[in-house]
Formats: sequence, C-alpha cells, structure tokens
Amino acid sequence: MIKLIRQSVLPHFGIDATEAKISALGNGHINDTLLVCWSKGELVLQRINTQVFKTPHALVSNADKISHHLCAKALQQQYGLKVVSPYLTQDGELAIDLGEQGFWRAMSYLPHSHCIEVVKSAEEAEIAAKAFGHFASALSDFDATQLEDVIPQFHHLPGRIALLQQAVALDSAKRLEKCRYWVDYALSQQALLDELAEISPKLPLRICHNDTKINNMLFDQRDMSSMAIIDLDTCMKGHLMYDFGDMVRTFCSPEAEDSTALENVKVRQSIFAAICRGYLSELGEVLTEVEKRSLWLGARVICLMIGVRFLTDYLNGDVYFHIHREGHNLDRAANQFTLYQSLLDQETVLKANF
Ligand code: GN1
Ligand code: MG
Repeated sequence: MIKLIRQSVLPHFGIDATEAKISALGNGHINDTLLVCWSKGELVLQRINTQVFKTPHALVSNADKISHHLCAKALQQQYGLKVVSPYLTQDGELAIDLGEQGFWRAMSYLPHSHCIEVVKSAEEAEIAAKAFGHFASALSDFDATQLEDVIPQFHHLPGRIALLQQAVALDSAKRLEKCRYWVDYALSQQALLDELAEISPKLPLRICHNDTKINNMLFDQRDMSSMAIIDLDTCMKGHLMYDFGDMVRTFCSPEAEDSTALENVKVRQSIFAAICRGYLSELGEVLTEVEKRSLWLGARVICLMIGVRFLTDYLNGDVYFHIHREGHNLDRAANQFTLYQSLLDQETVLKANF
C-alpha cells in the first residue's frame, strides 16, 4: 500500500513522495488511516472503506460541512476545541477517487495530540465527556437537512438483530456452534427492544457524532486537556442517547473492547458518574427531559448493539470489521455483552446519577 500511496496518491495532494515518511495511525476497524510527514508538514491520509461507506463523496462532504460550522463557531468564541479540516487535493477537491486503488482523503494533523484507548481516571472521563458534549452543543443549531445519511439505520437495534438472525440462519462460515451461547444471550433481550420502541419516537433528531469512542477525543499531551473531536465519518441525524451510550461503552470498562479477560470487564461506577457530569455540564440546558431520561437506555442499547454487530460479523466470516487474530470478532462480542450485563447488574446505582 505504501508504494501505491507514494506513486498514485500523494502527488494528487501536491506532496513530494520521495521525501514523505508514512506510518500507520490509530486503531480504526473500517478505514485505513496513515500519518504522512514531509518537509512542509504533516497530514492524516485515509483510504475510505467503500464496502462500508457506499457513498464516500457524501461522507467527505458531510465532514467538510461540519468542520466549517465548527470553525465558524470557534471564530465566535462558541467552540473551544480544535477543528480537523480537510486537506484539499491540488484540484481543490475533498478526495481523490482512484477506483480499484481506493478512495482517498486527507485531513490536517494536530501536533501534540494524544489519544488513549482505556480511561484511567474519572478526571479523564469527565474531560472527554465534556468535550463530546461541547461538540454536540456547538452543532445544536446546524441544519440537519444538510447531512446525508452515509449509513442508513446505523444505530438501529431491531435492524441489527434482524441481521444477526439472518447470519444465524445462513451460518455461512460454519461458526454457529462456537458462539451459540452468545447468540441466545443476544436474542433474549426483547425487553430492551420494547423499551426502545416506546421511547424513540419521543426523542428529537439532532446531529450526532455516532462514534464517541474514547480514542476519538484527542487530548493535548502537554497537559491532558481536551484538544479535539475527530472521526466525523458517521456524523448524522440521530438520538444523542447513542453518543452518551458509546462513551459509557468505551470509557467505563478497565479493559479494551477486545480483551478476553472477561472477569475484569465491568462498568466502573466512578467513570459512569464522571461521564454524566461532563456531558450534562455542556448539554444540560439543551436536552429535553425525555432525552435526559433516555441516556440510560442509550447506554444499554449501544453496548448490546455493538455486541450484536461483532457477533454477526463473526458469523458472516469477518467481512465488516478489520480483525487481527482468529476469533477476534467473537472476543469483541463476548467482551461487549459482558459489559452490557454489568450495566444491567448495576442499574440501581448507575441510574441514581440522573
Ligand atoms: C467502527 O472504525 P472505527 O473504529 O472508527 C464502527 C463503529 C463501532 C466501532 C467499534 C462505520 O469504528 O460503529 O462502534 O468500530 N464504525 C462503523 O469499535 O461501522
Ligand atoms: Mg469511526
């Protein structure tokens, strides 16, 4: 891939490939992300996975509109984080489509930025949750009709369950016997689907980030303050309970999402409380009462849903998420279902935060 980048991609961005240093960046499961350093600067280069993002032009256009809005807010002193902006091709385009050789885009790189994979303290959690809340608040006056749904029904639990049932019926990779326990577990959560069907229609549609993982909030490595929200790929209309839920999912466990040490996978109450404090400090005035009450639902739905998605991909033969070892998607699913169960087990204590 490096040869391809040097020969066919970097020239479109006006970068002298002979002197560029290229290295892998981040931990994404879908796109390929690289850091490119050359004499005049640094940038983030990304090959969009067009199997997953079927309308990549819409993706880069969405991200561009959002970064414009945030830059305008920053100029009015209403947005205090840094904004990642597109780095245009020499023809002034947001991306370059090389057909078989990929769909490429570039973005500014933020020096001194630092991302973490596992939250170590309540303080870190509160800082990150406040940053995601600040992001949502700055987008609360953005015209939602400007954004295209790059992945329709992205956070749609009934649809995800239906896809799991299809994968079970097909069992195309002949793996069902290896994961029957988790399939039965996932399909036994009807009560959550019922609760969701009742609450969802009462929630306003807002601009959501839709991937509020801890590693999508960059800290400033000099003082560990918040620096920027990144990965605008899935910014779409939706319900904010899911952004809250993805923070709970990725901040609360002391283990990474693919850890097999299931005995350690649990929701840390102090981190959960810190997420509530940080997020509501920015959005307390924006959210409706029903939205506030929906946050607890969003946490459970997101944890169950990602477990369902990993399990489905395991059954389908690992066609969606990048994997790095055999059984990786099953490990991820088991981990996330364990985290979901930990939420249920601590319901009374956790709900007292709202
Ligand atoms: C994927 O590629 P990445 O890490 O940004 C996925 C998210 C999942 C996440 C699980 C488009 O995000 O929905 O929550 O993995 N993105 C897409 O870690 O499916
Ligand atoms: Mg993402």
